[in-house]
Amino acid sequence: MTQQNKAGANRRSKVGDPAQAKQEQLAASTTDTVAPLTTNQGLQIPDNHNSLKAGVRGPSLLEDFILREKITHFDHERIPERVVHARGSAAHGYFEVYKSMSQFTCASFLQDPAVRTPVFVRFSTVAGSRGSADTVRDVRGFAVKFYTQQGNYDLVGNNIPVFFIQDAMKFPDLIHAVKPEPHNEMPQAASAHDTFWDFASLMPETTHMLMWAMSDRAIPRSLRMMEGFGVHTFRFVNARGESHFVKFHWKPKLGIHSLAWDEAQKLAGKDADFHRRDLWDAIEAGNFPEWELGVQIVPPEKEHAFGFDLLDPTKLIPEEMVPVQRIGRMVLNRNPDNFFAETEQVAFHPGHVVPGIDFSNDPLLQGRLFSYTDTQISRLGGANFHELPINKAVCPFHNFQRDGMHRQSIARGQVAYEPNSLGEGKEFRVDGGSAGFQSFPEEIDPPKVRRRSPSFDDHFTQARLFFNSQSVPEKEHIVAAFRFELSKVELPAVRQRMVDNLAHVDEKLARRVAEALGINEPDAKAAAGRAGFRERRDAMPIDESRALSMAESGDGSIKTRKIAILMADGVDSAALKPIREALEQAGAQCKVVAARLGTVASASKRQLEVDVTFVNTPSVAFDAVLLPAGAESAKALAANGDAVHFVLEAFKHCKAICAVGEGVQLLASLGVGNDPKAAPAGVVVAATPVTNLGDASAATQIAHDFVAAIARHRHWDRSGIDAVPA
Ligand code: HDE
Repeated sequence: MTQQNKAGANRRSKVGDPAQAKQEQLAASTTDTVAPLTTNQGLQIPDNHNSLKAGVRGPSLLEDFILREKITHFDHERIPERVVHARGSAAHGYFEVYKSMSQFTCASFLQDPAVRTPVFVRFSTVAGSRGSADTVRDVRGFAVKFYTQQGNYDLVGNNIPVFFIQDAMKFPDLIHAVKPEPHNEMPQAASAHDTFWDFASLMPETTHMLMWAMSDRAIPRSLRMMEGFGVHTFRFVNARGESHFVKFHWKPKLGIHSLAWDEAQKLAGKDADFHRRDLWDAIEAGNFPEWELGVQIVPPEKEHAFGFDLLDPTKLIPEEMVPVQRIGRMVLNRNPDNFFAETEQVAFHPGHVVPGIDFSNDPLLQGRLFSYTDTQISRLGGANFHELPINKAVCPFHNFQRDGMHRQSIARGQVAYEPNSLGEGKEFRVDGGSAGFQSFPEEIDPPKVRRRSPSFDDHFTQARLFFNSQSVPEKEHIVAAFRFELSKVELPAVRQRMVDNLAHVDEKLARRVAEALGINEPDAKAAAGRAGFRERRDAMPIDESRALSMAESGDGSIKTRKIAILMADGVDSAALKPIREALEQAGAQCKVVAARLGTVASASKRQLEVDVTFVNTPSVAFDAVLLPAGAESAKALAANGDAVHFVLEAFKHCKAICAVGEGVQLLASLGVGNDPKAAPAGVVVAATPVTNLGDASAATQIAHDFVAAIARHRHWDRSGIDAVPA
């Protein structure tokens, strides 16, 4: 087998069973096939444990170039982290368009459904450092690099369709306010502190995005279960040079789902890599995450028809006003080979466009067009970062740019300028014609001004639209999030200013938030009159937009959902088997959770393998809990504080719970689901006598009900959770 084939075989078998792949890999690596360890100059290293010394107990010798090279390289392993979006996780995949979009754009990757365009996608949090936790409350970056035949196209978006500010001039202020405070570098990866809310409360244009950031959108269950948005209005340009405005969307196949806030906070400690691991594991297991690319297309004559400005990045176009057309799909099917070389060194840029896609005059987008190359030059050590393998275009590229730090390519010949008569000049011709990138020739002849357009003035109508569009539990979560964040603000005046602003969104929301904060009733008038408080109550023709809520989202499947089966010795394995099989058939991943690793002996003396323990993988790592039958097992679980906490916590976090036989008594002893006729939302109880559970139809019914409960993700409307001590 060639090296390449071997690598391919490993990757394929890895998808099936990672442990087996590892075995195969080890078996394949005999000393004959493994390359010798060398220095960077290719010199074989005789001993990788001992430095060169003057005698076995003597001092090390400066002459030891092998040690010097190893340590010098190590000393320089770190590069600066991204100034924002430092923590990220990425994957390779492909994009394919459903049908030609030539009516609107000449972008080559949007023409032919037979063409698969490779992509590399990096998801990120914004505020935290590289090593911060995944599940913090934050916006998520959603950056896609399409390696098209016309050059790389980067759609550098977020999981929230609007932004905090309207003009790039305020970006450094926003980021300085949200990052850890400069005097003591606290808090890490959190917006719940004085400087963020001080800034936010003084900048009413942040209000719409604050509503999203305080919603459950900012604590996704999985990177695979969040939407993506291009945020700004862009332009599509077709081969005839006609332009339409366009907004980009990514719609996840698995729906949009989130964590509970308490769960997110606990996960930050229990598994700081929760999202990274979830993405990695799904791809390794062959459960490839998928999104559809959606576009909202607006003809030029409708530019001013919406009551808000399409160039204002704090506004979205409700889907009821312009439907989202799904034009293609993206599948992520390969994990990176090397985190640093790919996820860390990838360099995105909203200015990397291809013919057929162009910019609008959104002043936030315009500022971004400068920032990204600039930041890469310092982060990636010079102007040649486009030559790094992960950033390199797949189509040929050549020009007269030369040299610079870390230049890889060797340009031949005498000539590095144009026009010239010394070189052949053939290769680097400049086509003035249609082949090159053509900017849309928008007519512009204005005076220079440093001013905001009055059409950007209304900061509350869409914030209100968002709030009105949420389900009752979603609204409750927003109230709780504002309370939490503002309760961490030490200065009461900042808390007050913020709730005064919120009164412009919704009186009741503001009052509910204020109640918990030891401040005065919100006073909308206190803020009125300040810049940015012009209201346009007539601005939106609709009051609610279903697409803004996460409720009822998803394809109804339970694929990749994680189910904890809690057990101890004496579990009824016969009754469990058909339920477990039904869950696995539906695509869920079941794990046996017990007090210790090893095996559990069932009531019929079968040994069942334990996957994880209550302590090493707590309830927050699961989507649902199954309490099987078996008197001894249920008794042992009831006597184990970790197991009891596991169940109560899952209940408090509104997860689906299924209890069977004696598992029902266990649940009832914890004060949950005492009345089988009125089980709390998402709790499936089957008190059926154990003997009957071998009966396929009873088991099928329980499994069916449990699957339906899991498919609803979380039962946010579950009552009585506040009293649960977990
Ligand atoms: Fe970024 N942003 N940004 N941003 N952004 C960066 O570029 C910037 C904005 C977004 O996974 C930086 O390479 C300015 C909006 C993502 O590598 C930097 C402004 C949106 C990523 C930068 C914005 C984004 C970045 C830092 C306001 C959603 C991570 C490192 C004018 C549409 C990409 C880097 C990755 C990264 C600047 C606003 C998305 C400093 C100046 C709006 C997803 O260049």
